[in-house]
Amino acid sequence: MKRLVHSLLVVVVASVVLLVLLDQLNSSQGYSSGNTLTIYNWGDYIDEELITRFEKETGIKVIYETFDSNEAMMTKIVQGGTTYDIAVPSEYTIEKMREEDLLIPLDHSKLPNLKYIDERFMDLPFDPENKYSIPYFWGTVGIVYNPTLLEGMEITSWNDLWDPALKNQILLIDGAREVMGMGLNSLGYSLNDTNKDHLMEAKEKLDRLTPNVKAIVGDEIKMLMANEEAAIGLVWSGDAADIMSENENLDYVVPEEGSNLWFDNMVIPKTAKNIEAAHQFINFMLDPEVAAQNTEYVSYSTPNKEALKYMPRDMVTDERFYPSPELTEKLEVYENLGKKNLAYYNALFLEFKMHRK
Ligand code: N2P
Repeated sequence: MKRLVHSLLVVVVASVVLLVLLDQLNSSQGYSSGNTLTIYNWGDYIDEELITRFEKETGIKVIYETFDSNEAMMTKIVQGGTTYDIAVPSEYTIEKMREEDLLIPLDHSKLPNLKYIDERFMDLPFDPENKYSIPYFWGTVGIVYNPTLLEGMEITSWNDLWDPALKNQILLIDGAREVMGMGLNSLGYSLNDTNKDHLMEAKEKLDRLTPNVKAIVGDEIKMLMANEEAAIGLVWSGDAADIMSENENLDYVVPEEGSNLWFDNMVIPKTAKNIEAAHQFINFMLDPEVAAQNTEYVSYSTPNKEALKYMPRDMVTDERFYPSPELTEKLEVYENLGKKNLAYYNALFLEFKMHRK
């Protein structure tokens, strides 16, 4: 009898271990099962406490994975083998995903909190009537800089970055559109330019920036700038806000030649297995108090009008991160340039990165 109990115990323990292992394997590969929701988001782009709260309120288990570029995210979704229920692409990628039939239309009747989104961020050209996507965060691309390391040098334009005095002082985010866009804007071209000569000219100009570039990095740019490892960073606005909350010496500017205005929206990709839970999560994130908490934590700009009321006044009145419609109108939104052109942008960016070595 004792032996039987012992064997039974062994079987039970082994099964539990197997189940735990299987569950871990599933979550690491992005597979959903049962009442789970698999979310694929940018790194450092949510207050994880809110995920726990959503799980507690709904009983839905969340599997959370991150990416660091639109291109990486889309490749993974196209490749298959994943079951992402939610992803958070930027506007030009949303258009591309629509074209390639990678998105599921949303059921607005399940998103009553959508009414809290500022009209200004609804019904934009990349997704008329928000059939496939719901605003999450928005912002600009610009320069975060540290005046205490710049000895009186003023930073107002992209072209300032080519000054030889900035040798080894610049950090760049690892984004093809962002870095190529800086090259193009600095030459007075549009950051949606597809003229091959202009693109080559921009790449060659970027090559000449190389002596000033200390590194091309991911989310660690925030830590490096806050620790004063470099004087200048090419960043997304929310990262600048986050850095500035860590180190008061720093400031942020959208360069005078122009820059990028971007929108990151939540979508339900065709890989989804739990469309119901995906709607529940989107609606949860649209709740004004939830959106306010998330915004304060992440530091990016919220499109949720009602959420602004729950946030510190100095945050929502800061024109560097909540620029007026007059200013944003002067900025350019990335267009979906088509497969061939995007491949060319990526190839040139890669060449620029190799040139540095
Ligand atoms: C957050 C990245 C934000 C991406 N780490 C801007 N599209």
